[in-house]
Amino acid sequence: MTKLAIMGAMEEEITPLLEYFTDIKKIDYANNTYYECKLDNLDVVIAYSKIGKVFSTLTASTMIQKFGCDTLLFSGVAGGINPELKIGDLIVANKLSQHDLDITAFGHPHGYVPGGEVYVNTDENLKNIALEVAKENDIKIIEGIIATGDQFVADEKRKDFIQNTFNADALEMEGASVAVVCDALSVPCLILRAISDTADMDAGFNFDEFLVTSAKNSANFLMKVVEKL
Ligand code: OS5
Repeated sequence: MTKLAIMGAMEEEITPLLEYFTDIKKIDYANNTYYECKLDNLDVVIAYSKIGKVFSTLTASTMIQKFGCDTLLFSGVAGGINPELKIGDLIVANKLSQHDLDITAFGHPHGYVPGGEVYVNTDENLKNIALEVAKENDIKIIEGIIATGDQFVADEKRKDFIQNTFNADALEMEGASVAVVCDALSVPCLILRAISDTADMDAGFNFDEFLVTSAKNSANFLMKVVEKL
């Protein structure tokens, strides 16, 4: 039987997910809280990692290696790069990269370190389920590249660099690290985000205004995907 990990980075990203569940068991582990619950016959573990690549790596690894999750779904918000992505719109990642990983001084491309790859892929099957769910429910979703880094981007120059270097459609702070963990441990993963801001000089204001509604958009859509698993 599938044991599903559902994670976000911030509390606001998992609050709307927890509302779908009753009978939630809280487990404290490694400076974080994990919520064990059931949905029909599905065992589910939910957690928010805290912000950034290190915390999200720890949480994804814990959900897989300690809790035994065999599928991982991420729900949250992102800064939009692709002009087609408006605040509230959904993006599902086909691949992700780390925009702040930089050993270019040694002649390597941005996002590359020996033994790794510039891009990490997500699971094709889960991504296709998300695209089908969007089609069936007439919900706009874009499939694209997400760039991850330990930086809240609120600057056109940095945004342009990320767009031009990685061909990214959106950016955030956790997706690529989660996808790297899942890839290494052969756990299929889905990275879903709804746009909260467009990573420009207004990003801080927009993020504060739209975090809760965009996180809900992502969570509600993710639960429609879960119904199909
Ligand atoms: O998890 C981080 C990445 N998320 C996606 C995202 C994003 N990433 C990078 N650049 C952008 N333009 C992005 N837009 C959306 C969202 C999240 C961003 S960091 C948010 C920090 C918010 C915050 N920090 N402190 N507080 C709120 C108040 C506070 C203080 C004490 C305790 C709790 C909260």
